Amino acid sequence: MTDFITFFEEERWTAGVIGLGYVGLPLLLTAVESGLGAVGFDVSEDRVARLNRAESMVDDVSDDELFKALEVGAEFSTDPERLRDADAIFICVPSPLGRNRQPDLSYIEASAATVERVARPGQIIVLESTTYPGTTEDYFAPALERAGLTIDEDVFLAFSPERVSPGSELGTRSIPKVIGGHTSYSGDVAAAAYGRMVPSVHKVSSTRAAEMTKLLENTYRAVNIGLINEMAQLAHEIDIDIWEVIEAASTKPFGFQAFYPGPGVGGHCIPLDPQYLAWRAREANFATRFIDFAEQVNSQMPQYNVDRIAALLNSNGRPVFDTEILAVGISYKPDIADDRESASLHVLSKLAERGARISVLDPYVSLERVEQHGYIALSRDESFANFDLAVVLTDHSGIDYERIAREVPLVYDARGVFNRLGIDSPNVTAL
Ligand code: SAJ
Repeated sequence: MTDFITFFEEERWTAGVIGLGYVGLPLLLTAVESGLGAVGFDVSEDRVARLNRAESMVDDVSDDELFKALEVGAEFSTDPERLRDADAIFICVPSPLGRNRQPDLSYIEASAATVERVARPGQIIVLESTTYPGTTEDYFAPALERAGLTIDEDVFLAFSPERVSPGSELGTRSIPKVIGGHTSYSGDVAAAAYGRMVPSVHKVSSTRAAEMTKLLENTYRAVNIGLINEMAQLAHEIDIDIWEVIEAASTKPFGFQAFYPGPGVGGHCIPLDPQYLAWRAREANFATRFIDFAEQVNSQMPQYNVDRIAALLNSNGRPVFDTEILAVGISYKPDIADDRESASLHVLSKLAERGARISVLDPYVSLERVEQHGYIALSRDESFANFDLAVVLTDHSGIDYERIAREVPLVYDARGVFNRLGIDSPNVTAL
């Protein structure tokens, strides 16, 4: 009987990754950096071609990292058969929401079909995509059985939530990994494999517990963001500066984690992940009131900010219509280029519908991308003098906020950046 745990702990095995996006590509490169072999599979011909030319499409992965990985033999392919060479297959495909915010498992289903086609004895199969508790056992255990493979004898099945934080300094190699096996032994073998790539592994009792762990992590964020968004609205009604209060509460060294109000909740994690849990709860006739209410609060924040901006203009004798607006930041969070599901874009589209003319300053998003959204693209050194209003929607670093406060007569700050930077200007009104 092969000692699989020793094999994955000590030998140079090959990691296979299905899905070469912002989760899969960093994981593949982590395997390379850990001295392991690596083969990446993606259905996108364009993505694979660019990877083989060492062109990264992921913010946190440089072309140079790709070039070095190719030099030591990493491979990228659209041929799923190449995954037969992998000793462990990590599945990092999207798990978006489909119509009426139901889970869209089409990518997970497709990857289960790929696994059924290419899995062979000796492999670990790990799902990393965020999904509802039960997905791994519902889709991958049957796929392996249909392939004639017996879990724990031929193959090992686990779930391990991805913990990639776009734009953060923390790389995959520095973040502990939670792992839940389809069986305890599968969990041990998967933990041995991950132990070669991450600083520590935390094993839970099942794939369902691991799937639920990820959903708890991000539901915690969504609910607390919803709480602070509601607190911000209350604070405004009773003439209190919420940013001052958050700063003060943050001096408590225990029992408080700061969250911040904003234009709404963007990205592909926080708005979506809790909905996977809510969907699974409904299947069990359980009402997830906190998730549902946080979603209500967070999803109305773009409109709340538009109302506050309109009130600010009106109190200075201006309508939204025909107003020249300088919008700072359209990506969904600071210091990254990703504008998917960005609340900033929801705010701007509502202002544009009311007749405002919008120019965007976002050093992280290409000028072409800004123009694709239908806005005028500004570069950093252009004059701000002819704008009636500036709105800070994403508080990127490297923006000259002092110049904005000096040159633009009205500034609406949805991110509390002027408070945080200690820029005190009568032109600035914060959310
Ligand atoms: N947001 C607020 N107020 C806050 C925090 C966030 O309005 O206090 C908004 C952000 O502007 C953004 C959205 O919520 O539009 C999501 O922000 P996020 O900081 O949660 O960033 P994400 O979506 O990139 O979340 C990812 C998650 N990582 C994984 O799921 C593996 C999350 O668990 C991480 O905590 C987060 O990165 C991170 O901390 O960077």
